[in-house]
Amino acid sequence: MKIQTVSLAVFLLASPAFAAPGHSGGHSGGHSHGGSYDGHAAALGEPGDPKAKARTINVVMTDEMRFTPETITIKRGETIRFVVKNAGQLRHEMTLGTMEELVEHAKVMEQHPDMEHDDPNAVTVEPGQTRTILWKFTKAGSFDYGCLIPGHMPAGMKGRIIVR
Ligand SMILES: [Cu+2]
Repeated sequence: MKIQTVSLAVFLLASPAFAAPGHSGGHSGGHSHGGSYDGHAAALGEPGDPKAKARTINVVMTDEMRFTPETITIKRGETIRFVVKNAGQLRHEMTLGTMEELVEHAKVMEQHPDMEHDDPNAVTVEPGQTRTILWKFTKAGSFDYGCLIPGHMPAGMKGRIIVR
């Protein structure tokens, strides 16, 4: 987990795309988690296959800085289609990760508040809009999600994923 965080930080500092909104592109970290996917949130699994059978979970985000639901339970191996609705007037986002990754990423967001995410483990959702994340949870454990827009996660905009 430490390695993942350090590698993300090094990537962000080294990448010329650092200042640009939407830091897409692979950071080939050089660390392996045993699978083929080695990108963001690899500790949780991998981006879902659009052709795989998926369970839909509806998530609502509000300006009260809350996600509904706040706890999500998943069976290991499941592919989940998160349908993420922004019911507020402010921009929100949902990023899946470990709390350590989310806190690290939130620090970067504070310096680049307009950063948008097109990573497979995150969506930025404009007010009134709905977007989806398709993710396959291949590892059991307790994980997190949060809105990394500055101030939102500290105000309570986060939730927990339990993979059994
Ligand atoms: Cu938010």
